[in-house]
Amino acid sequence: MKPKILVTRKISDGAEEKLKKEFDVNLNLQDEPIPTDDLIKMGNDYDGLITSGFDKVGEEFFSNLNGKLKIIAHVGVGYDNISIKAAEVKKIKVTNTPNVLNEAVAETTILLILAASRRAGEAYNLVRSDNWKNQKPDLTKFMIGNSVTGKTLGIIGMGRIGRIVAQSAKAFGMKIIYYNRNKLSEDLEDGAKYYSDLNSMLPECDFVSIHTPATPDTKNILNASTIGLLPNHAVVINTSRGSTIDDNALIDALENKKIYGAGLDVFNNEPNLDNRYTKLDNCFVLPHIGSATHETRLAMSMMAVDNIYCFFNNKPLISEVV
Ligand code: 8YV
Repeated sequence: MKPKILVTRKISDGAEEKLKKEFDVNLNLQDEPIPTDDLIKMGNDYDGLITSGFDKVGEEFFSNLNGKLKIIAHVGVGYDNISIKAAEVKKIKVTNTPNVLNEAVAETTILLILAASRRAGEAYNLVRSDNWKNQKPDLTKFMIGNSVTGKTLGIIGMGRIGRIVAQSAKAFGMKIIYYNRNKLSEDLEDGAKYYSDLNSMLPECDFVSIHTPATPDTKNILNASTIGLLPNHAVVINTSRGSTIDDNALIDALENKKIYGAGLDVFNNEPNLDNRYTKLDNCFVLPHIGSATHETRLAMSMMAVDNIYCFFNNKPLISEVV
C-alpha cells in the first residue's frame, strides 16, 4: 500500500504531479484553508503531511495523534507555526525548505529598502488616486525621499538570507554592518563589520533589516528601547517574522517621526495586521510575499515533496528540522 499524504494547501503543479506518482495523495486543489480543528482530526488518517505557513500545527494537533503520522514536510523555511517540541516527543520528523528562497526574500528586502526610502507607496497611491495633477511640482519637496546609495545597512541575523541581502545591497554602494549571535568567518563576512552587541550597532544604521527566525530570543528584538537607539533618518525593514518587532513601539516611532520610515512584509497576527500601519505614509507594507515567485514556490514545493519521497524510501532527508 502506498503511504497516504495530505497536502494542506495548493502547492506548485509540478510538485503535485511528482507526489501523485509515488503516493496516495489528498491534494487541496481548491486551496481551501483547512480549519485547525479539522486538521487535528485529519492528522490520524495520513502517513505524511505537507504543510504551509498558514496552518497551525500546535501541541493539540500532536497530542491527538495515534502513531500513523510519521513526517511533516513544511513548505517554508520558518516553521514557527509548528510545535517542534511536541513533534519531537511524538517522534515525528519535520522538514523545512531552506536555501531555495534566499534570493526571493533578498529581492523583497531590497524592494522594501528602495520603496520605503523613495516613498514609493505614497507616490504610487498619488498616481492611482488621480491626484498627481493637483500637486505643486516643488523641486525640493515633491515626493523627495532619501538616497540609498552609500548608506549603511545594519543586518540583524547574518544567516543565508542576510548574506544575500548584504551582497545585493552592495550593488548600491551600501556599507554593511551586522549583528549576529556569532561572528562569521572573514570569508562569509565579505567585508561586513561585526557587532556583538545590537545596541552598539543600531546608532550606526541608516537602514536596519531583520533576518532572524522567530524564537523567544528574537521576539520584539526591535522594541521601544532598541528603536530609540536608531538615528531619526533610519528605516526599519522586516522580511523575517512579525514577532521580531513590538508594533506599538514601531508605530509610535513612525507616527512621531522618531525614525524616517519602515518597509514591512511580515506582521504580528497576519493577515490581521495592526491597521495603524496601513494609515502611515512612511510605512510601505506588503502582504508577506517574500518568497512569492513562481520559481521559488516551485522549488519550495519540490523540496517538500522530495523530503516526503526520501523519508518513505529510507533515504536521508534533505532538510531535517527534527
Ligand atoms: C512562506 C515564509 O510564504 O518560508 C517562510 O518561512 O515565510 C514564506 O516563504 C510561508 O511559509 C508559506 O508557507
